[in-house]
Amino acid sequence: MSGILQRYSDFLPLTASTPRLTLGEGNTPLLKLRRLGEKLGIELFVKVEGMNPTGSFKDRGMVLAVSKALEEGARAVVCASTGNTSASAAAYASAAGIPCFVLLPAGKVAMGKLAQAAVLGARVLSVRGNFDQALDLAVRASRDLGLTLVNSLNPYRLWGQRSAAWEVADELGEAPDWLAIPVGNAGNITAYFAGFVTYKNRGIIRNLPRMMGFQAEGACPLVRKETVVNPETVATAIRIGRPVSGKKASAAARITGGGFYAVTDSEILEAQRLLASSEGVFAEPASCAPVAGLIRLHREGRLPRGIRVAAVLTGNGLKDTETATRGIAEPVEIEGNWDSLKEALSWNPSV
Ligand code: AN7
Repeated sequence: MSGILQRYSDFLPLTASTPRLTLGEGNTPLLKLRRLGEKLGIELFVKVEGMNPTGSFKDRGMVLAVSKALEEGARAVVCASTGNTSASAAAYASAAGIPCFVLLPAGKVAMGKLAQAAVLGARVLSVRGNFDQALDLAVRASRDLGLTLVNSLNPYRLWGQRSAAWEVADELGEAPDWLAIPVGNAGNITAYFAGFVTYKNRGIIRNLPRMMGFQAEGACPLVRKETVVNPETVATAIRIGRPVSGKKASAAARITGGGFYAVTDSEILEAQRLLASSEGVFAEPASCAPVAGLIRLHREGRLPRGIRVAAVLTGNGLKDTETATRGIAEPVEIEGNWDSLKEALSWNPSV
């Protein structure tokens, strides 16, 4: 089994003594969505990051962060998280054989992610407060107690996450015209940008994509250009009001002629259902923000025709089935006999 440390060893800060952990992260599908692409008048690809071992893109950075933590003799790792980082940290800490502490905003983490952190053996602390407050506490714990912080303030996290940009470029043979991506702490958009820049500097690609970041309207500090004190959105993964990598992400958008856009919660949920029912791809709400954004830009006549867009579907839909099934029709219950089934299927052989 090999992962990104094996595949991209030439591009990562590995030494002879870095343990090569892997749970099989990376190498995720880049799907071409013909139906939705046609509707939007673009060539649309989605990078299905929900196919990673813990169901999100976080595994790309976590495998490197935890490998380096082991190399440096770490006792334990700690992180704050809206859910996916904690699931990933728990998994790689287990694989590494070291303890993991996670700080989660109470009542605001999707059930699947909570289950992952707990079952994967992390010590889960529910913080009465939001993500931004939990992160302050995690930073303090790492500084005062000597735990290794595996949030994106740890530089290895974003370094590993660059691998997603390399995969996109490797597969397309070039960068796409636009890279559309959900933004919470703004780490992933920063990592993709750095990944494309690395490839451009090495002469592997000629151009950088426009970096297009999408946030939820109730948690869009980069659109509003100010901290959001009480962020709120159904897309709990990106319920973040003070993005750690905001400055770098803004520079990435500015340099490439990209930008930040907000979409409403209902646009996010509509995009989730459209993606699932018309393309067979089930992504978590946060991941659907860029798809919702492309649909809106198209409606407003601001989506250039014929461009090639890669949208990053950052997490798996199965992580948050509660949100996904809200307002969806219940299964039709039938008796366990043939007549009931025939009636339910309205099957009439004489027609
Ligand atoms: C599915 O897990 O911040 O802009 O603590 O889970 O790099 O923060 C998750 C973020 C997008 C935003 N999509 O990425 C966490 C956490 C999904 C996510 C983001 C997250 P960044």
